[in-house]
Amino acid sequence: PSTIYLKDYQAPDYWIDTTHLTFDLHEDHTLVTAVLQMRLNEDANRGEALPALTLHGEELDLVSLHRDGEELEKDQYQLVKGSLTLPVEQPRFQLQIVTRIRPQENTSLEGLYKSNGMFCTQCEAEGFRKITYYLDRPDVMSVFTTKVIASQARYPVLLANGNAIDRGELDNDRHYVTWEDPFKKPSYLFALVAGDLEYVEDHFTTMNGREVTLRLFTESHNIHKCDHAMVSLKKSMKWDEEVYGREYDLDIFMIVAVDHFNMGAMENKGLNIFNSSCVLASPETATDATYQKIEAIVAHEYFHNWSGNRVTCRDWFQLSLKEGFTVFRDAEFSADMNSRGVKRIQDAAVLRTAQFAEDAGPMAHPIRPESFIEISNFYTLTVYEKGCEVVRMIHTLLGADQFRKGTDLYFDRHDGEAATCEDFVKAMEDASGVDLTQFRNWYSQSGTPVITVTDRYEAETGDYHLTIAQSCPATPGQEHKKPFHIPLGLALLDEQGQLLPLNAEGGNSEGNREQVLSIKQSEETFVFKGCKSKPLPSLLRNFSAPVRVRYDYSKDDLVFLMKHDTDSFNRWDACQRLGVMAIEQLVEQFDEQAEQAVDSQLVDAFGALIADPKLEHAVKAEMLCLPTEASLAEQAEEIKPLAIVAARKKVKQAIAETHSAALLALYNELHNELNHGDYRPEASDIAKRTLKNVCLGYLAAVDDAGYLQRSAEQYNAASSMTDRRAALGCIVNARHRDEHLVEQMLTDFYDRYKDDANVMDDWFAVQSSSAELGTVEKVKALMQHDSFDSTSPNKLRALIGGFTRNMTHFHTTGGAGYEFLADRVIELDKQNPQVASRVMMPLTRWKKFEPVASGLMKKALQRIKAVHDLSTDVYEVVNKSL
Ligand code: HT7
Ligand code: ZN
Repeated sequence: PSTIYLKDYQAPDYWIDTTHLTFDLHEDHTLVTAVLQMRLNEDANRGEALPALTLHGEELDLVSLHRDGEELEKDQYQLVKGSLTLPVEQPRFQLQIVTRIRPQENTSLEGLYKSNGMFCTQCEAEGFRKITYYLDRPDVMSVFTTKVIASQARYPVLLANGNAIDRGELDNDRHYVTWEDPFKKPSYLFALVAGDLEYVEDHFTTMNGREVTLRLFTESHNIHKCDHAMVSLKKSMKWDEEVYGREYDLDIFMIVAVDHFNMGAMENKGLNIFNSSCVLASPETATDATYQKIEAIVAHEYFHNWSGNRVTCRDWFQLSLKEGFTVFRDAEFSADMNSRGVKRIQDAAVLRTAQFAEDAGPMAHPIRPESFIEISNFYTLTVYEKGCEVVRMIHTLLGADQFRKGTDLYFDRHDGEAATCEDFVKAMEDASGVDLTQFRNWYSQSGTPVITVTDRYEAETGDYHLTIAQSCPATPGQEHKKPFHIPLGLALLDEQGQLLPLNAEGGNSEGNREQVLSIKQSEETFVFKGCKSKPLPSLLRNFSAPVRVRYDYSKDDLVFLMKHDTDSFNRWDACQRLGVMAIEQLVEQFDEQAEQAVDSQLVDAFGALIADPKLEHAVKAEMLCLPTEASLAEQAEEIKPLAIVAARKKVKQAIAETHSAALLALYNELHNELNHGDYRPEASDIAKRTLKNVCLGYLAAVDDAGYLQRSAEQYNAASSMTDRRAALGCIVNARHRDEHLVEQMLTDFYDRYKDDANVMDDWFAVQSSSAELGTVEKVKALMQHDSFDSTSPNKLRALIGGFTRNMTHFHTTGGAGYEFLADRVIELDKQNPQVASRVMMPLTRWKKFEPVASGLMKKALQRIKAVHDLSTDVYEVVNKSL
């Protein structure tokens, strides 16, 4: 496999002005006729001779090829693996290409494939080339017309992008619908669906008074689960008008739910295709977290209509242009719809746990990568989540008004074009006048910057000196880094916990009490005047940049910040830091036999937290959650899985036992408050349920069967999946498990939901991720279960992904967990390379583990590497990580 470099980008030799597609769908094959109106790209070709045309194409049978009405014989073109090359005689010409494909055999879920009997497509990033020969690259934008022909009985619903312009019946029970999309688009936004589907319909009137029809299609048994997504869609459409001035542009917007899908959802123009797990919800089958996920993903895909579709990416190195920006847009939308503080905490937690790990691992890359072998491997947390943080920093540095001027300029300048990250930054600079020269390092440099803060207080002058140094560890291919331009949110707390006015040296005397410092040097010192005593700094407020902050906080400082800081993120962060300190202390002294004392300061601080009557429920729930095993692993110098699991468990237990009465009281209070009404996925109710279930989780850690009984009661009486699922988790993972109760509950859960594919995913995950249940033998047995579907990425992610997150059994079974994963990767690579490459990611972190685990992980990777004919997906990951 070859490496593709950003520096080698060249504009295409030809454009495709119009694309007419006809799909003749049959059970054993599909015939695709593509009629392409081609035009020479004169900017790229001013010479005499017309360059040959090379089209992408994979796994296609070429049936016929015509150029300007004349059939080309086999010796007139070249067909090699992955491409078709033909000579060109005129600067404008028409091609007619007929290919035969086999969607029913397509297990990669790229291109045209079948899910539960329906046809659907996934073309991003390079799936369109599995449909027909084409210039399958995002800078080639064309106007598409699509005619879909199929059996009327089997596929009554025929969909493609745009507006339906024709439909009719044909002989032999066949019918057709023709769709026209007036907007130019790259092939990756093409979509087609054919199936026996039902739909719910609604309408939206745009800011300019246009009526848009909204339809959500599902298989009939799921039709009652569409309401939440529809409400979310309408909220998103309104929000994008109000916050960005962006209006929807077609007469119809459609969403289709499919069970077999490699990712969450896809923003195809006018025809979004969703993984059913990211769109379908009912109170009985979806948790609060799923409701919130659906709201965010529906918004994300809808927002792509402007940030991605109207303005697309020039090449795949620019992926973060659409993804980072759109994640920022959806995060702000979710913050407006729910608790802003909690959304920020949750996003920061994901970034710090999983993206920081990616940045510290063998696949580290800048948000705009410089090279890749397989683009599917670059749909990463770095491109998406760190990309979002980079856009957020621009927002912070410019302020909301200038940022909006910047996005207006960006959309105006590049509407209908394929743009670059540089175009985005330039629009921001031009609109605001803010110089982002140094800021651009965020696009080109990988790795997580470290900010080291030291301070000094001069009692005589009242001056407080804050010195901020930045550095960034080396990452593959990038030994030395230039300093970043970092917005650092700051406040100073006095001894009473009040925020001090920030009277910076040389600044005005009545400073603000919160400030964003613009850090640009390797080291710089800020002096704040008029401090009566040494202040306590509140650093990186609102997680203002994707960096690690090192400051020598004492435990007292952290307890103080937990109580007094006005910034939700920092209050939570203080809790996390205290938790990490307490757990790491136990990890260091880890000894399975010895009794170890848990830090009493932490236990007391958590007691105060539980009792705090003023704290927002949702923030309290987040603060009460100890650092996850994954985040502890990310922060460890060397990962010792067993010690982490044991230490964290011990700390949780100590908090639970010391405060069981308060936890039970809080649990009962919230439980009673919630018991009055029907389930509502509203932020205030979600906050109460979350906090209540955090309390239940602690109670399950107490050595008292009575509390386990409380979980069982909640499980049996639950009127929502949130409560039932939380209780099931408590029972399965309780400290002193009641084997009989566990079996009874898992069987009950299965019996209730066995017909619901999405809930069954969770049934598999709860078992494979359980420290108590999820042994490698159990996981192997579950793979043979009737409800397991090895062709479903959701099932694979639930069972195998759940197991690889299971620190106890994945890492501590003498390598059996790693060998099991290697076997699955080798097997899956033949079937679905994208999923294979994703599930193997945990192995790539082998260098960070303690020696025995590390060696065994490496061995498993070497076995994968030795396999012949690996896909480009797995090949790239395995080779970069060894
Ligand atoms: N833009 C979409 C990306 C996507 C995708 C990429 C590779 C393989 C399968 C895929 N399905 C969807 C999703 C999004 O970010 O909105
Ligand atoms: Zn996206």
